[in-house]
Amino acid sequence: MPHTIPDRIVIATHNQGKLREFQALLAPYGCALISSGQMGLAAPDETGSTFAENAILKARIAAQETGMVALADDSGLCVSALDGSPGIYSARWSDNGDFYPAMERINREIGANPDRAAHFITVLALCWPDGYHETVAGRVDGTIAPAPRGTGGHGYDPIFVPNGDTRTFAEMHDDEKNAISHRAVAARILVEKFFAHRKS
Ligand code: ITT
Repeated sequence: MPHTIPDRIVIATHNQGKLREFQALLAPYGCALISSGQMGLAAPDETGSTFAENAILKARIAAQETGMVALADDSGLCVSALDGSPGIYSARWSDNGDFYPAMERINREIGANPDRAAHFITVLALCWPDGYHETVAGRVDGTIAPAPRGTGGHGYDPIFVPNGDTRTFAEMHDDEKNAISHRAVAARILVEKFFAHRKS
């Protein structure tokens, strides 16, 4: 089986924010994206102990269940003062998808610690129906704002201020976040390796 990108791939995510970002990041490459949520697939248990393991697990299951090439993203916010937490547990720190309690918890646990450094990380896994997979990673460094600000983006965006800016991701226009985010960095590598020849 050739490991190329067909005209339609499945994005193995149930996260609407990620889906929106992938649609913007991959739009110029003439490849239709359908999400596993839209296809009625259940979200698998994320039993891996690293971002890469969970990304591969999500992509592999979606590729097996659909017979399509599948792209999955496992990502999270790693806070230095919290020894890298919430990390792979970022989604699980939310209260049923409400991230305000998780953002409050991060600020409470940082407390008076002057180290407010943090980074977002993502590992993208691309998996073909025969089980062959590739991974790429992206990272963006920044600091944690003392309180949430802004209404854009998703997840932890209201408390993340990327280095070189004073605004949180949630205070930026989608295009501005999509130019510098961890997902954008990883998507650029993925595009160069697999999608660039498709540019319409
Ligand atoms: P899928 O597994 O279905 O893709 P999920 O939300 O469960 O969706 P993850 O397991 O990868 O995804 O958890 C990542 C969490 O990290 C996500 O729910 C957000 O809370 C956070 N996160 C990742 N990327 C983010 C971003 O760009 N902005 C804000 N928060 C982000």
